[in-house]
Amino acid sequence: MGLTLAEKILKAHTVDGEFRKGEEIGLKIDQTLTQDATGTMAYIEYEAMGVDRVKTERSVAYIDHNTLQSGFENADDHRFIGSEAKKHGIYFSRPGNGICHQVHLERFGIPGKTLIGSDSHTPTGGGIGMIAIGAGGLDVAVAMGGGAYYITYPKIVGVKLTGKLSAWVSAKDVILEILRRMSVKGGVGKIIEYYGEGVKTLSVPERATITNMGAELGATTSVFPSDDVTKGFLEAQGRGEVWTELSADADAVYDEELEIDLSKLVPLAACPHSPDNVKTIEELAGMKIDQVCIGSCTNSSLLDMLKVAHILKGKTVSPSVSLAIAPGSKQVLNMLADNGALSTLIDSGARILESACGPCIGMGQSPNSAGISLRTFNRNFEGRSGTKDAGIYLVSPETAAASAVAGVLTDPRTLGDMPEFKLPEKFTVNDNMIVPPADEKDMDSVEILRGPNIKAYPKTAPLAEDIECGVSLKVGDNITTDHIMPAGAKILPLRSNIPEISKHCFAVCDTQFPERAKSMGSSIIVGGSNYGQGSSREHAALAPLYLGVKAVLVKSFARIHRSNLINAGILPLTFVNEGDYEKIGQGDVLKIEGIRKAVSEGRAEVTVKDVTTGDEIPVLCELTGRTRDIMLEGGLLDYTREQMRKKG
Ligand code: MIC
Ligand code: SF4
Repeated sequence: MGLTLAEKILKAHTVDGEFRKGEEIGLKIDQTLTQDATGTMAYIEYEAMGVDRVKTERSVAYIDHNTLQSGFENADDHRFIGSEAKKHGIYFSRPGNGICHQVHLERFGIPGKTLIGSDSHTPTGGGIGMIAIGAGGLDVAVAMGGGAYYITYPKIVGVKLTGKLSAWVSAKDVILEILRRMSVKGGVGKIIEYYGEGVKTLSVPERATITNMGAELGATTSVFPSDDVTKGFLEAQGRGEVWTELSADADAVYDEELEIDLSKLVPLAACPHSPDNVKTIEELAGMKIDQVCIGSCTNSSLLDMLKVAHILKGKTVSPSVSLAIAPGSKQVLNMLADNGALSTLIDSGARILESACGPCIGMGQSPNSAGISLRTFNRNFEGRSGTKDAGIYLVSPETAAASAVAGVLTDPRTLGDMPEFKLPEKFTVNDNMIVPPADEKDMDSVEILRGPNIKAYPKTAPLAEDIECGVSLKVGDNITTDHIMPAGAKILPLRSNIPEISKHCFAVCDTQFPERAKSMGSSIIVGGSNYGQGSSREHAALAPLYLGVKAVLVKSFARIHRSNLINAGILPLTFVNEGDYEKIGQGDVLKIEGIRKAVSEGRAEVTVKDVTTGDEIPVLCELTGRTRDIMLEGGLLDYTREQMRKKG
């Protein structure tokens, strides 16, 4: 039986474990990326491991998230990351150079290679045939040090694309249709692999939009074949030599299959507050809007911007709408300036933002009270925009631009004929904002520049014999990391300071939580299904760790958050019977007797006794050999240090 493309790349990189479905496998990681909001912690962790130079083929540190510098904190972090990069053999993409995923695709990604990044949208690299996975900062630190990255051999979902997109229907509509069908938890434990005749009708930026938002399915990653279209893109980036042809074997068998006829798709929108709450634009057309934001790692390519410029040409943004545009990289912005499209955007009244994440992560441009904002981004979770009662709709750049002019949600197909938008034969390449690392012989002379807001990794402790403590918080289904550890312009600058940032933990759900958890000393959180969906931020585990959370008991977890909990030494537990969720109340005292013994013996099922009600609740603590050892040690950092000590 042949292999799927994902399996071929995984197999070629498996360095630990048995290459069998459902087994845990350790992957050799060729490339890593970090961004600044997760990067400071990742480099603090890297330092704590004590490895001098990175062992990967290429590691890149980007500054793209915390670029609003309304105090010294973010600038200090940029400087710290820059000095860490210089010392340890990492390329440094300076602020202004663009969003990590866009720049990595343009300048560093290589078909067939593995990439992990401390950002959940790392799968953007799947657009050129990489296995690119989002991970916690600590996992990235370990990979930089030469350690393997572990995943459970996922199911492979084959998405067969046929036909060709109609005029004004876009890659965004493809992934929104898949989200509509599969939901935000439909991809958990799976890799989404695209194949079929329709693939070659999609350019690399379009493919990257689709793999980027595979993160919203909860998928481990998404991948496209590497074909002539990929070759053309890499050649236009002056990197044709890194291209190789990659596709699934003809007799490959997928675990699940989905078929999408591109020609049947219509413009779509994800409605508040979830990326899978999808409706057609036709259904929503005419809705009054207050704001439009175009950009983010999902839709900020040159191709996207050229379409937007075409739609805005000679028009003025509606007086009732504020339009903000953030081109994804310096390369995109430069080319827009050179070909005159930037002037078109400015002329229309668009507010041009720097090439960074910006409004996508609540770094400015929060909508007005109860405002309706159309965004070409990938997440519309409640409160993420910075305005709690805003309604965020995720749409294509075409829908966004047409609506910005009309002042109401508008179907772009009403624009009439669509010209053919083509990528250039040559992109303007100028890597002057990417700083190479110091030579190894000079690394000792590089000074690490630390600011006063940069604090150490929180204290950990080996897993206790028994756990007995109260439930500090009970939450429902689909809790996102934006609920657990909100972002935004006010909180993001605290990413390097766990004691401070933990004061905002769960602010969206319950502002009293941090104080309560702290005063309880140790506690347990109870939640519903898909707990921890969304971002890779390990702060959603480190803040609870700092606040004394010992275990999280839920119906089911999202992948990255579950491993971040394990990495932080917090026990991830799931209900055997989901109905038992109802039996536990906030404030109940729970007791898990002999938990250390159970974990060391590899027993998956343990009993949680609700001391308050007397109920005995069976729960699962599913840990493999390696994650078991990590839990027993008190987290990945302690475990890695111990492994390195043993190896001398
Ligand atoms: C996001 O889109 O939520 C972020 C901000 O990029 C996060 C990373 C972070 O919280 O720093 C992600 O997606 O992993
Ligand atoms: Fe940045 Fe938004 Fe992409 Fe996250 S999703 S990396 S915040 S642009």
